Amino acid sequence: MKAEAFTSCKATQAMIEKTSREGVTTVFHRVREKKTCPFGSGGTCCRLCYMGPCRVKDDGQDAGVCGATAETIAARNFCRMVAAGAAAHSDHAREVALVLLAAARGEAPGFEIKDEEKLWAVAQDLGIDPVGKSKNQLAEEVALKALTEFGQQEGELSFVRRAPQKRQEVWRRLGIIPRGIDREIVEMLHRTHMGVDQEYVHLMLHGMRTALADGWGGSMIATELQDILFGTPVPIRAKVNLGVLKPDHVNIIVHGHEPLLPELILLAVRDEELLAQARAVGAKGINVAGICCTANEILMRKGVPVAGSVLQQELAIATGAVEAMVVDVQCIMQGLGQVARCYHTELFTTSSRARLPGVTHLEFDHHRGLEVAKEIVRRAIARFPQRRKVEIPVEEMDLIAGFSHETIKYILGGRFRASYRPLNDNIINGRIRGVAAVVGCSNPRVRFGDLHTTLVRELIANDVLVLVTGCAAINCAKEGLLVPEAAEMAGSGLREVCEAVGMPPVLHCGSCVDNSRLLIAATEIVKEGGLGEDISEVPLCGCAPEWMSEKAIAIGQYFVASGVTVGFGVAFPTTGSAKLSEFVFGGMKDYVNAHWFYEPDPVAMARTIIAHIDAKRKALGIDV
Ligand code: SF4
Ligand code: MSK
Repeated sequence: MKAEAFTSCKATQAMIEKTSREGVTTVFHRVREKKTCPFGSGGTCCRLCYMGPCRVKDDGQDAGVCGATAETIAARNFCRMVAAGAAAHSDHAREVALVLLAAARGEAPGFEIKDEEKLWAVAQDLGIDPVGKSKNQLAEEVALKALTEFGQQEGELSFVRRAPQKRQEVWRRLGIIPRGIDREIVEMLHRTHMGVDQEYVHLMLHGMRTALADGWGGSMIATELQDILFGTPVPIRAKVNLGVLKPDHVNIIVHGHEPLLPELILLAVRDEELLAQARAVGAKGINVAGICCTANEILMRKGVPVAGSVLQQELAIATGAVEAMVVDVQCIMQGLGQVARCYHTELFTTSSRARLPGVTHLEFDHHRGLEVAKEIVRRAIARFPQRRKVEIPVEEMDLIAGFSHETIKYILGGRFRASYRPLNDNIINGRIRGVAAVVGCSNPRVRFGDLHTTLVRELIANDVLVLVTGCAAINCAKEGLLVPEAAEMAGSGLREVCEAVGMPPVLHCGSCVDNSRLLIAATEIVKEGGLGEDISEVPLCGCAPEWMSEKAIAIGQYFVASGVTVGFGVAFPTTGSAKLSEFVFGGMKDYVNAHWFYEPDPVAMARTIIAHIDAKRKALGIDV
């Protein structure tokens, strides 16, 4: 199998070749065997009841057994993706809120309140008066209030009030302000059950409400409470790619999305007794590295190295140098279990919500989290002598991460007048043409990582400041785009700004739930003034060129509903219906002044983003 066909990442190529030689099957091998179904891919395969399943042609005549048309079926499927994505982000948030509550009550050893400033700010935005309260008292109130946002039945989610006034008015007019996180998700599932809501625009409006319950609800709660517990990120230098694994250390990989247990593993690997045990088996130390968004979380706050993005999870084990891989929730491939059995790696599932067949389950319980963390480290050490053939790719790259929206403020505005004013001024004077958010997964059906990097190179060359999250951030980092020196690849205006403040032209803003930071950054730009009164007026665009997960659809939908036009690559789940596609690619604009677009070619996507940004500049009268 030609590994170059899948990616230009040399480390990935080396491991695809190694697994092929060793007869180990990975995502790259499986994807060749699986053809996509055009009905499923375009959104018009319905299996919501057993009068079907029905695959429906978009010819104006065909319908499912119940009479459902292509646009109804595609809209229902799309909205179910939004609901699942919102559920994933929000269930993550719920877990974090429960840990914050336990930490505040002194019932979660190893966890404490790290960022009091953030605690105060979040308390106020949740309508809690922080004055005169102890840190733990306030944290308890914040956690309890955050938890009520899930089950709230009426009213509005608290963080919605953070959005620009004009945007809130758009939502109120449409009746799509989320009432409670769980309520909107449940209603979405109800409405898409057989025989309920069958008008595609009506469905898509509730899809927006559900997505907003994620972006301005679940995801934002996860980000904010994690900042309170672990600290708000500030710029930090680290390393990325499979080369971060160490041949002479016990290697532990943390993978998934929730940083809770990984933070405790980072504590456990500093334990002198465990370090002595590692030395006793011949290792020089214990190395922790991350994959996917768990990686992004502990990278942003602790500078922990990143072994890779979603498509490198099996390949990391195939190095033969990983003693333990610890997974929690989301983006964990079942294939990992099979790959781990081919090497000496012990794979641990740790969430009560996720198990893999044939894999060790050691449940993370925050009341005894540190004990669980130590047990994992102990077992990893025990595996070290069982290593067979180790082959770690040499590729690793420096990166700077940690660009929370607070940091962007400081870095551009300086400590004494931290504000978005300099960013707004640089957009207005044209040094920065606009801002693009490049987010989301990787997908083996397209060249892994190459779409991200091709697109981002094109954007920065045209003076577009790029904000990255998720696996897109990891892939860009691997190609050296997240260091200040990358400014050399930027257009003259963006380069000047980056060199003046010493920042990269591509800013790592965090994990998937941290896309909520981008909503706040966009809001800050609006509130700073000079670039319109609503997010939809800012020269700003979002995209996910290599997406694959339902969470990506939820994120895209909340960006669009918040006024940011969003482009997706790979394939798009509405293309089986012309009517629904016309709506998402155009009609949505009449409702929220933003829309989706589909563009599989990264250079063409960059051109579309730049044209969109230029149109916004023109509308603002700043097309210098
Ligand atoms: Fe077919 Fe209608 Fe049942 Fe869907 S809900 S499977 S279109 S009969
Ligand atoms: S991890 S959702 S593959 S970005 Fe957040 Fe990466 Fe996509 Fe998972």
